[in-house]
Amino acid sequence: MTELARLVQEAEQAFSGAADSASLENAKARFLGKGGALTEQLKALGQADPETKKTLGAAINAAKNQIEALLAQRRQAIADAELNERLSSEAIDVSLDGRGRGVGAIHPVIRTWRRVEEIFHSIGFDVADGPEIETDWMNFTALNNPENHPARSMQDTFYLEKKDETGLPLLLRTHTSPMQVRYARTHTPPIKVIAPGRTYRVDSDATHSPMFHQVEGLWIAEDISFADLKGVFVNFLHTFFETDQLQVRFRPSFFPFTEPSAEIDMRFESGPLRGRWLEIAGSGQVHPMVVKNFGLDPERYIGFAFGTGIERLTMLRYGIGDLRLFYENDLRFLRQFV
Ligand code: 2NL
Repeated sequence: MTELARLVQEAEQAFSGAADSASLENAKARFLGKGGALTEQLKALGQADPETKKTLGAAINAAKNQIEALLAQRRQAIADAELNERLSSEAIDVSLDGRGRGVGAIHPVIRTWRRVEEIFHSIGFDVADGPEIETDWMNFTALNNPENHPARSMQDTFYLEKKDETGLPLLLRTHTSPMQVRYARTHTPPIKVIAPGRTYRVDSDATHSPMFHQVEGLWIAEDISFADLKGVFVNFLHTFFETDQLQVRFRPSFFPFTEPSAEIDMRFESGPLRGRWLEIAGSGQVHPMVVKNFGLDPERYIGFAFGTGIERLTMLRYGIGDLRLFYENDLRFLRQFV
C-alpha cells in the first residue's frame, strides 16, 4: 500500500472514530491542517524534480480530495445524529390532555354596568364615554361647582402634577358628569344619554372606596320636565330590580349642577330588604348655568339629570352587605356570579 493510500485509510478511521463535531475538527487538523500529514507531503514536493512533481502532485491532490470527501460525509453524519437527538429530546406528546381553563365570570359590578346600559338603551338613551383624567373645567367649573367647594380641595380629589393649558392641574374625575358635558357639547338636542364609568375620590373606609363606579343620566330638550325624570327613573328601578313591588320618593336636596334637586329613595315592599327607605340616587333639573356650559341656550333648553352608584345598585340587587368584597378578588365571593 502506498503511503498516500495509508494516509487516506488512517483519516477514514480517525473520522469515524470521532463521536462529535469537536473531535472531528481535531481529527481533520491532523490530516488537512497547517502541520497536517498531507500538507507536509505537499511541502516536501517543492524539492522534487519536475516529473515527480507532476505525478506525485496529482496523487497527493487525489488523496486530499478523498480525505475531504470522507470528512464531509462524517460531518453530515454527525449533524444528522445531533439533529435526531435534539428532535427526540424535544418531542412533544400531542396526545396528552391540555391543562384546561377555569370558567371565568363577569364581575358583579360590570354585570350591573351592562344591565344599566341595556335598560337605558332600550328606551332610547345613548351611552357616552370619556377620559378618567379630566380638566378642572370639565369636572368642576362646567358643573357650576363654586371656586371654594370642598370637592375641589386636595383632601377630596386626586390631582396630577401635570397641568392643563389654563395652568390648572389635571385630576382623576370625581364623577361621571364630565362625560356628559363632553357629549352635550358635541351633540345637538334632544340629548338623551347615560354615562357609566369609574370615578375617584380621596375616601377609603368600610363604605367608601377611592375608586368606585357611577352612572349618570341626562335628557335635554325643549320640553323635558321633572315628570319625565320620575317616569324614566321609576321605570328603570322596576326593570333593574325585576319587580313592581317597590316605592319611590323624591326628597328635596341640593347639588350645584341641578335646581331644583332631589334625592331619590326607594323601598322594597317584599323580599329581605322590605320596609326600609334606601337612598338610591341624586337628581334634579339641570341648572341653567350648566345648560349654558353645554353650549346651549338655557332659555330654550331644559332637562333633567340623575346620578347613582353602580356598587350600590349591585349590593341591593344581590343582597351584598360589604362594599369591600367588590375589590378583594376573593374567588369564593366572585364564583357566586359565574
Ligand atoms: C349623586 C348625585 C347627581 C347629577 C348627578 C348631572 C350631570 C350633568 C348635569 C347636571 Cl352633566 N347633573 N348629574 C345631577 C344630580 C345628582 O348625582 O349623589 N350621585 C350618586
